[in-house]
Amino acid sequence: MANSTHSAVVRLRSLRDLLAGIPFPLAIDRAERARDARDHLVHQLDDYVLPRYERLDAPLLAVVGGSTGAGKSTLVNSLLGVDVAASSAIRPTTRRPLLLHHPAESSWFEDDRILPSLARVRVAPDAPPTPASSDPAVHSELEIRSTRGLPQGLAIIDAPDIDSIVNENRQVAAQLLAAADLWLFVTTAARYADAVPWDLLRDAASRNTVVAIILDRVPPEVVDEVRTDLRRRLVEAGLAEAPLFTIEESVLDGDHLPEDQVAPIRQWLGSLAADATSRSRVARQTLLGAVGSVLGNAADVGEAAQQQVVARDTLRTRVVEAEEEALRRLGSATADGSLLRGEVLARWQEFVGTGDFFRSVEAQVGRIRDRVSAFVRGAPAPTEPVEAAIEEGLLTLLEAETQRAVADVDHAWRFEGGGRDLLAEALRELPTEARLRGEASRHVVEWQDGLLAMVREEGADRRFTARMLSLGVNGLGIALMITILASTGGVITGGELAAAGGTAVVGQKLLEAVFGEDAVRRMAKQARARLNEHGEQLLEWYLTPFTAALDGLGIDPDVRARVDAAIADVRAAQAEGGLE
Ligand SMILES: Nc1nc2c(ncn2[C@@H]2O[C@H](COP(=O)(O)OP(=O)(O)OP(=O)(O)O)[C@@H](O)[C@H]2O)c(=O)[nH]1
Ligand SMILES: [Mg+2]
Repeated sequence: MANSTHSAVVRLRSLRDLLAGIPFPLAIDRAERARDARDHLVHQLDDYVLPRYERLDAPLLAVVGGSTGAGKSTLVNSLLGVDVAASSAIRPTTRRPLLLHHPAESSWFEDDRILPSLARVRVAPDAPPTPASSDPAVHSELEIRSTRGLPQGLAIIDAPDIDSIVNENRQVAAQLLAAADLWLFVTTAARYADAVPWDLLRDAASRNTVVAIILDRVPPEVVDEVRTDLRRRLVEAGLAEAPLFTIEESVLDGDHLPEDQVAPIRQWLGSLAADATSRSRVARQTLLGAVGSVLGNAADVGEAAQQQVVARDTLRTRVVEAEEEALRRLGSATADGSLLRGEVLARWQEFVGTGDFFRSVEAQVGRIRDRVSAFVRGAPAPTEPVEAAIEEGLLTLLEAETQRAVADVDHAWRFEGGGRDLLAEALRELPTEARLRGEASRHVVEWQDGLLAMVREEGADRRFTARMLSLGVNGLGIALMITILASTGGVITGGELAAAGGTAVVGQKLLEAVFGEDAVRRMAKQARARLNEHGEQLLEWYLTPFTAALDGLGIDPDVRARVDAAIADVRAAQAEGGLE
């Protein structure tokens, strides 16, 4: 084997492995067809292209194909002169393909060099034909028998019917035809116009597969007429060169066709197999066409695989969008004062008191420092009720928005290509509500603790009077929380939130009195950013089952480029002088 041939085989094998490993997990438009096409390609490479490329000197393999009842098995028996294939009036009869070879050549077919997916069932040369069986196992088997009825250099497969009512028959027939060096295509005077055979024949023609047509069971009086019509159709299908053999309808002699009818076919086959040059001419012609078609179809498979990438990316975008929307809603709900109603407001007002002091704080901002000092003269009020109310408010908000994000993904995936199955999988993995609550609570507490730490740190940098700080880090901390929840930038503006804003502004003034305006702005900004981070982390955690489901698909984003590169590699090796 020449080096270039060797490298073409190696590269074809890489292409084969690449194709075999492509998943089509998302049920989008072309997925099923693409998967079938891929499986067919991998079969074709394993069954035929690779072994033939490696051994151009192996015996030729002719596959006898056609519709059920066309007389394929009868033809095989008649060519060999012995009964090896079951033929009967039962439709379809042949289900397990039967490979026949010369006794000296069994080693070529015994192992899984060709058709490795079919289990070998060896039958004695003189055994009677294996009766038709409806056991489903026979479709994954290959019956093998040696026979002296064949010359060396030629093996024949009697195949199941191509347009069978039995699915597996059709599949096996297609697989076998794709693995043949040569087709013996059997049709009848009654059925030669059927659609399925012509689809296959046109396909074979486009690949330049070597094909012979056997027109069986032709009433003698219409031979010329039917031959002319069939010839015309063959020319149209691109098979002008295909030899056409006619077998006239006759009463069978012991189930065999009359010798004068089959002799020309036997002779033609014999001439193809007679010498290595002729054999390799046939093998090369079909092989080259097959490689060309494999490369073309591989590109289509690569393209279909890329659509999986696109579909997956779209599904991921839907998750990101839901997360962003939830964050946006969280952002506005924690800045528009809506959290400062009900419980939080009541507890805050309790904390700061609603009496004269705060009215005067609002009125006399200039003297705030003194006022604050006065305020904190007594024992500071307990901060826990406010903290708890804020915690509860934030917790409820986080839970609600997180769940709404899931509902958004749910809705989007239901209508997005391939999303439905994945959705069910992701929803099964979703944490329970109790876990969500626990996790959300952890984030809120962490955020609150972070704020207190911030206040403490800020306080440590400055010289404050002991009394000022006696308001307590906690008191200042909740003042900061209230300020943030009432405003976007640490600056409270009035509007319809007069009640909340009015009392919230007290917190802000307190902070400003202690830390100064700039520091308050800075702290508020940072605290808001942290709240956003916590929200983001919580959302990402809760939405993990969706992203994990996408990651678990095993879709390679560069699949098309990889397939195209592998195809180009094969072409390059061919151009270097492999098989051209
Ligand atoms: N009279 C006559 N009968 C034929 C001829 N060829 C086949 N038959 C009969 O037609 C029936 C079907 O033939 P088979 O050889 O089993 O057909 P097949 O193409 O192998 O069919 P499947 O195995 O079902 O795909 C059998 O009963 C044969 O005896 C023929 O030229 N003349
Ligand atoms: Mg048959």
